[in-house]
Amino acid sequence: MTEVRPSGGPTGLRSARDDFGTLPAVLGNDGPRRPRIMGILNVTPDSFSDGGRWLDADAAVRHGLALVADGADVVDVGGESTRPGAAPVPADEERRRVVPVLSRLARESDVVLSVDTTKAGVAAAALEAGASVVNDVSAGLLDPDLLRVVADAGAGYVVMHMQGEPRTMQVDPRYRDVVDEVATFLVERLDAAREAGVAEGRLWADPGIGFGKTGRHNLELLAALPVLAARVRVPVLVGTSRKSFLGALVGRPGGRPDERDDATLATVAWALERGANGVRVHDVRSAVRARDLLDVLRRATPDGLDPGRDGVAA
Ligand code: PMM
Repeated sequence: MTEVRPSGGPTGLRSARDDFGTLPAVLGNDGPRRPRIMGILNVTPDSFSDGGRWLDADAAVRHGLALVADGADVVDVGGESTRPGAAPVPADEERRRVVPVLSRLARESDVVLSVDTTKAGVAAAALEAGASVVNDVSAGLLDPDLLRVVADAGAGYVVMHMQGEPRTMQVDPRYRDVVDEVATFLVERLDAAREAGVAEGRLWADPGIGFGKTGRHNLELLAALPVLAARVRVPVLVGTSRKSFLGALVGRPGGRPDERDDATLATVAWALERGANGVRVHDVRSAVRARDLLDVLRRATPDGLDPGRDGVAA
């Protein structure tokens, strides 16, 4: 596997993390010691936070490259909004949005590219254009061909939990035990991906914060990240970025999504400290800083920095 050195980043903390060694260039579950920061690039007119901002391919590529400069390990390109209430987008339109952006980002940077899609045809075109990971909020349940496309390409695969579908998922979501149900679902869908031929070293799992969940469900899942990680036994990705439950929690319900970056950062630190292997965020620079600072804090002892101790949460 190709290896790249972690970039220095803007934090001044480079020396503290250099001895983490090399970083595999593909989002694989090779036991990464350094959690991955996945930057969000939505090429849609209607995503809840950045909808309409990067619909033009030039603007999208510029923003993708800015995420790379901020230290993103992965850039996740999506052409269909999954915000609550969103209507599905035809495959042709979704392909037309993501493929040119992915090909140009693949040409202009070395970053790992992922495509946020539930459709086999879009995934195939995106992998052809330079993506190496498929981020699937439907866990392979919306398109029966998707898992085969991922398996044939040897791509990485993120299996996410969602209750219902985006159009209706926030209408009274209910669980008997949200942590147990999400974990059971993820284990089943990871097995389905393995059966379809997706390589063990390419699988990730994501509890799907905000996808058919109340604020309380989201909090219970965040509190239970170590339990979830132990159940799924693949690296865990967490996406809280700018989601509306954060506005409610900090006393600003209904506020603008980009006013939730401070609350997002608190959840990023929380998730990373509880063993999340990756976070999916809009504000990459802050997440990179938080991750790097956590590395240093975990090595800190009353006698100074312990170079022999790694920064991985227990
Ligand atoms: N959230 C959104 C879209 N895709 N994918 C994963 N794996 N996890 C998430 O939490 C997730 C996702 C919705 O957020 P956006 O509209 O800002 O992309």
